[in-house]
Amino acid sequence: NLLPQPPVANVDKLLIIVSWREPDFSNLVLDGLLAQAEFFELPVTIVFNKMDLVRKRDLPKLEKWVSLYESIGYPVLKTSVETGEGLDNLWETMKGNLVVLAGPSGVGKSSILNALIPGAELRTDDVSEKTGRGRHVTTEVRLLPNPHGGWVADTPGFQRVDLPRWVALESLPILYREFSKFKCEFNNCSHTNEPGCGITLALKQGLIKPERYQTYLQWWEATKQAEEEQF
Ligand SMILES: Nc1nc2c(ncn2[C@@H]2O[C@H](COP(=O)(O)OP(=O)(O)OP(=O)(O)O)[C@@H](O)[C@H]2O)c(=O)[nH]1
Ligand SMILES: [Zn+2]
Repeated sequence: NLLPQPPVANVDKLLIIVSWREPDFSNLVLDGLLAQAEFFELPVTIVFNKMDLVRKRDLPKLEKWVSLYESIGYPVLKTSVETGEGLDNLWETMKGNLVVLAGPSGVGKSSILNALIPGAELRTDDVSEKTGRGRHVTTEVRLLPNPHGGWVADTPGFQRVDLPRWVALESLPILYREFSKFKCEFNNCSHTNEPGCGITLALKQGLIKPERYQTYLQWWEATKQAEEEQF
């Protein structure tokens, strides 16, 4: 596997960091980032950071999302850099691997790195001063030694969903991992409106989550549009 921009090879694990608030959780974005991770064939752990900002009345909603992602095979951790909640589990997950963090701007990727490796931020600041460029346009990734063993990239693997510009429309379905269990009548089924579609049947039977199918349709549309713009 090779993550582009900045390039980093031999990644063992991708942590997709999200938050419930600041920035608000978007399952559309998370599903796009997950599909992107599948595109690079990277094992993923989802991390809900900023747990200290979750209101008590929102906890059941958050837990529903956690169960949903666990049910399709993605491990989920809940952390707070502010209170230290869940950080031991996070370090355990990162241990002994080459780990890359990904996720939207502001979810706490740098904060997690700094909590793991005190002084990490200082060093990234040094780099941008020397080159006169922002951290996010740095072209080289540096690997920071994880004090618990292993390495962690000092730069996010990705912050946005760019997948629609990379992936061929017919390859999108395999990036929704739970879809692979079902068979369709047509080989190149888009799972949008074909007869004999195993995915829409599974959806009706409650075997595929409507929340996931909905974002699939949205990313399918976005990918279709990106393809049309190219030609
Ligand atoms: N309350 C709370 N704030 C946090 C937590 N983690 C990070 N923050 C704050 O959230 C803000 C953004 O954190 P960053 O670590 O810069 O986020 P990032 O994901 O690296 O953002 P980009 O560099 O833009 O991709 C900072 O003000 C952090 O102090 C947390 O667990 N709880
Ligand atoms: Zn189908």
